[in-house]
Amino acid sequence: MAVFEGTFTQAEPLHFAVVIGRFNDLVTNKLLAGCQDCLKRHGIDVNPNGSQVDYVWVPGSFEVPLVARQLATSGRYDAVICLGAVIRGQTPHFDYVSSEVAKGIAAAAFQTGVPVIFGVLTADTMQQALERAGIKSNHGWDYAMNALEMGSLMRQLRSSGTQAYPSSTQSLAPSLSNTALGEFSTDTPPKG
Ligand code: INI
Repeated sequence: MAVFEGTFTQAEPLHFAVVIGRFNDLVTNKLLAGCQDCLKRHGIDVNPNGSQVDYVWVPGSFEVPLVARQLATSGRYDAVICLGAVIRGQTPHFDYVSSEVAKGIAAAAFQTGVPVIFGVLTADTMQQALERAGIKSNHGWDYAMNALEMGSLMRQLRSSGTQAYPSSTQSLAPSLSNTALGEFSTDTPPKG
């Protein structure tokens, strides 16, 4: 039998997509900076014109899961990092947005077999959110570490033959996969 663990010094170049919510961008821009700093210091070329990281901006956290799933389905990325900031206000909006984004991100990972990192801060106040986005620590750094570890781990699992999904969606092929989004199911992995 074997023990599998992701590393942070993957020899083969990993590819990432980062989805960022523009809502509360005072916070999400800081999360993004922490995330890029971490990836860069682990040898990833974070330049948007480079070949390793793509960035997608969406209006708010609610829109993050849809785009994350689309990106994960493409087969281009080892992991998708989702960044957002949901801050409690005087209305129930916070609860709707935070619960849907959490469920949606989990579903995107399960449905595609690609790690989708939950980097959406939920906080009671802007001050609390900023403290976690750079004033005290920067969770953007932690989310990037999670992506590096999971990207590396999934590559190891694939090369050891534990792959459950068709190679067309897992091969990190340079072109988009033809697999339709609706083809995935958590119950019945597609044939292939
Ligand atoms: N989006 C956030 O990312 N954070 C929030 O705190 C937030 N609040 O509280 O309203 C928020 N709302 C917008 C939402 O994500 C969608 O963009 C919008 O509802 C359109 O679908």
